[in-house]
Order: sequence, then C-alpha cells, then structure tokens
Amino acid sequence: MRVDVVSIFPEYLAPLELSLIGKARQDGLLELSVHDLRDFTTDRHRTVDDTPYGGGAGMVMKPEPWAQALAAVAADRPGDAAKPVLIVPSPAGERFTQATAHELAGEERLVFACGRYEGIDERVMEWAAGHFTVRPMSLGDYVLNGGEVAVLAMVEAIGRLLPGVVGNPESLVEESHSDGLLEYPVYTKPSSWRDREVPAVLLSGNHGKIAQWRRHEQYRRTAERRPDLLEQFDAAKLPRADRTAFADLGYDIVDGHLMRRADAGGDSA
Ligand code: JA5
Repeated sequence: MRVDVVSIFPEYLAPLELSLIGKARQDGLLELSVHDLRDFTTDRHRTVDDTPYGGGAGMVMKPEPWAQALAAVAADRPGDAAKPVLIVPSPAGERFTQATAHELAGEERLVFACGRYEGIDERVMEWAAGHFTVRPMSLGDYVLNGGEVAVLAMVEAIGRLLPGVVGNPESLVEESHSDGLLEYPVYTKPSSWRDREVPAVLLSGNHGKIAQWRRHEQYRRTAERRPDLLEQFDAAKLPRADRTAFADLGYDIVDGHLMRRADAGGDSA
C-alpha cells in the first residue's frame, strides 16, 4: 500500500516512522510520503489561508495550494491504476471505525489531506472527486486543531491490518471491536499484588471455563461502558449460560436482539 499525507506541519507526522508502521515501511509493506502543502504555493509568503466568505471566526484554507498538491500526488501513479481514496479528517465526516480500517486496508493507495484553521474550502473536495474517492472522516465527536493527529490514528489502525505487519494474526481477531464487544480484562504475574488477586478461574487450567469467564466479562464491560454497542449484537444463537449472563446484566433477548429491561438497575449489575 502507498500512503501520501499532505499537511502544513509535516514534522507532526514523524511518529509514523516509528514502531509498527516504521517496521511496515522497512519491510516494504507500506510506502509513506509526507508532503508540505506550502511547497505548492506560488506567493512569496507561501500563503495557505484566507478569511471566510460570509464572515465569522478564523481562517479557511485556500483552494489553489490544495489543488496543486493533490493533483501532483494523484498524477504520480500508473495509468491503469484505480482512483486513490482521499481521506479528509473532519469532525463533520463519516465515523471512522474498525470496519472502515479493514475496508481501507484493502486499497492500493490512500491520500490524507490534513486541514488546519476552520477547514479547507469546500470546492477542493468537489474538484477532488474527479481524481479520488473522497471520504471525509471523523474519529469521534470532539474538536482537534487540525487533521494531523487524526491521520496518525487512522494510519496506525489501517497499517497494522496489512498482511505481515502484526506478528501474530490471532491478536487481530481476538481484540476489541472485532466482535462488536469490548475486550475482557487481562492479568499477569504476580498472582497476588498489593492484596489484589488474579481471578481464580484464570489459574484453574480449565480452558472452557476461562473462555466463558472472559466472554461474560466482555458482556459485563460492554453493558457498563458501551451499552450502545449491544444494540447491534446478535444474541440469536447464544448458549444458555450466555443468555443467563445477559439476564443478570438486566437484558432480555427479543427476536435475537438484546433489550434492556425497563425495571433493570442503573448499574448494569
Ligand atoms: C479537526 C481543521 O474526529 C475528530 C476530528 C477533529 C478534527 C478533525 S477529525 N479534523 C480537524 C481539522 O480541523 O481538520
């Protein structure tokens, strides 16, 4: 996979050279280039922003440097290649999830456009649709000062899914969100630490019991911290012990869907 990032703060993307993603680059699984948007300006001051039409606070990124930068990046590809995906981090974007990461990990080329100030002139995204599949993307409902931090997160989430990047493929299937539930809690030695014991079942050697305990801990945590995730959960084929676990958490199963009981306690216990 080839990844291009355009930003007025290219040094902000330096962490991509480190650890997992840096290793993917060394192993030739990921080609990454970071471009300075100001290199595509033509004025003496290398201007990238201007005041917003219609008035209001802050500044808006000018269209011309963006079109120059994106055209240069898009042009640099074989004639028969598919349109690259242009990802534009924005709190007004579609939500980036683990499913999005898997989808984008299957692409040959990704381009990330990092906005600053109040964002990029909207006509850039309209024009870019002729050269790219444009995807405005949000990590969540909070505000950042620019797209760079969001790009770090997205490139790491996508990069670690490329075949050969994560050493043990089991750690990909077993982890948070792959089954729509939060992860179970984990423990290591010592078995007793500051008067706190590791749950006895984990020392029992009974692998069936351990698997069931972990699954029930996933249910408990998800009900407590992310009850919204349980609305999508397929409870149709759950074994009896799992149905009982959900009943204890205050959930009924109706047509294979979990339904919070009206009289259930507020603490999901
Ligand atoms: C701000 C100019 O998903 C959270 C996000 C906040 C934010 C993003 S993504 N991009 C920008 C931005 O500000 O480009």
